[in-house]
Amino acid sequence: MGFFDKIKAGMSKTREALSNTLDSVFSGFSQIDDDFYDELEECLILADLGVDTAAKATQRLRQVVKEKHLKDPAEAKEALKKILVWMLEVGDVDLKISTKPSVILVIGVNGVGKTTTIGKIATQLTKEGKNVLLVAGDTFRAAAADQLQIWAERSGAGIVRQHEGADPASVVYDGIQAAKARGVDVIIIDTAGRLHNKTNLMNELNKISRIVERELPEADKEVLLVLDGTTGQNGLIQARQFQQIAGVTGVVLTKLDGTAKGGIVIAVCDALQIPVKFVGVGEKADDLMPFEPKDFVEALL
Ligand SMILES: Nc1nc2c(ncn2[C@@H]2O[C@H](COP(=O)(O)OP(=O)(O)O)[C@@H](O)[C@H]2O)c(=O)[nH]1
Ligand SMILES: [Mg+2]
Repeated sequence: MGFFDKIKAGMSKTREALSNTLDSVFSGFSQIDDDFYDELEECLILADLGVDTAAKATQRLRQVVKEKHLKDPAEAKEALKKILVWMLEVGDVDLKISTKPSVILVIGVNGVGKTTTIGKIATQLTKEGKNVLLVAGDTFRAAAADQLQIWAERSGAGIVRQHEGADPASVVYDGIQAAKARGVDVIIIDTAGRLHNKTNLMNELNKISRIVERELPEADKEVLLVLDGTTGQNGLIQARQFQQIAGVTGVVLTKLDGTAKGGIVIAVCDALQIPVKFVGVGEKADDLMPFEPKDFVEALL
């Protein structure tokens, strides 16, 4: 299955919800008037674009319709697609990992899918022939490192871990030394996400970043924020907090297979101006899709 079919299948719930309601707007109106725009905006909010982003998309559509003298709601649909693609294109969607080694730091609250996403990314990178090292920076629970170890074995990546309760920054330091010694291409760092203790988390992430910066000043670095797509607008609040704590370079939206509110992807890009780099559409190793704004919108509408 290519990206297009896979994202269609993975996001079938959002697709059904959106296409039913949107089709009723685009085919239910014979002309483009205020009622049409109101219905459309309502639809977009229901798909979890959020009030602000839905209003922005609708407003922009009004402009385009006016400028291009569109009369037919079907033409407006094509225009809306272009607007959504434009809203999704807020930065480079490819991972910037060309130095040897490069570092991917993965952050986000508990349960959003960080460790699983790391396993999936490791699988893709090892398939491309890259030498990948996972670093078990979530030392809060022993089970976290065990879970990461399983993904390391599955994907063929190496792993560096310490005992439960160890200082995450020290695990990261060990990981970087191991990576240098072993000629690793990409280091992926797992972290604990206890956002209820924000100061603590901030200190922890700062410390990790400082170690990485000190030991690998020239390396390409990605900071991927993982958000659970099923938590909807709540994810946006988390994202804003993490944005303040760490310089997020990309977002991974997980569990889009389990929600009809996949429009959150558009809200995240628009509200945060950070590119979504991957979307998770299942629990298996190959259920992570590199994000493609055009295909995404085509698959949805
Ligand atoms: N359906 C679905 N489940 C996912 C996805 N990503 C992660 N999960 C599940 O979410 C749960 C929490 O994931 P985990 O990686 O442990 O989250 P972490 O606490 O952020 O490391 C696990 O049961 C995963 O299998 C996804 O894209 N789709
Ligand atoms: Mg985890």
